[in-house]
Amino acid sequence: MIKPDGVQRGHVGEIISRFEKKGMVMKALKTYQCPKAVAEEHYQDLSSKPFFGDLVNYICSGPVVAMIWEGPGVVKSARLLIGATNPLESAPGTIRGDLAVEVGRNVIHGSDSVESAEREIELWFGDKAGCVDWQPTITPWVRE
Ligand code: YYY
Ligand code: MG
Repeated sequence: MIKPDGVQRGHVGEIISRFEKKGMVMKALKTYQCPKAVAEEHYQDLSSKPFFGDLVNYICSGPVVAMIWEGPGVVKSARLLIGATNPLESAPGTIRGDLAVEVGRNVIHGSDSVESAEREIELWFGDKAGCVDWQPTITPWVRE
């Protein structure tokens, strides 16, 4: 999910491009003005953290771009493309390492496990309306 700062700064195209170039397949995408209740549920594990209120307000501060990406080991692979939570510790070449300087403005969210991904897809896409079951015609050139 591209966070409001990533959208406002015009990084949507670049971020999508990084996932595409890696060989992941986009199954769904939508712009979304996140309601507070959805942001609170999304980050429920962090509800006791001191930054929780600011985090929820930030996620709701403008439109986000929610996406479903598919590919081999996609959850772990996407987290590697995204980089460490604190952009000052994210490696150069990662999305956060290249595009961000503050943990509270780190441009993008990525699910941290397959379980979280399933929970978050349900939360953000509901019955998966808009999710297309497809594979690019070049798949044999990308995957064995
Ligand atoms: O999964 P990831 O986004 O890399 O980090 P989490 O530990 O799940 O935290 C979610 C979100 O919370 C993080 O992307 C920024 C924000 N946050 C913060 O504002 N300050 C912190 N000290 C830690 C996390
Ligand atoms: Mg997380």
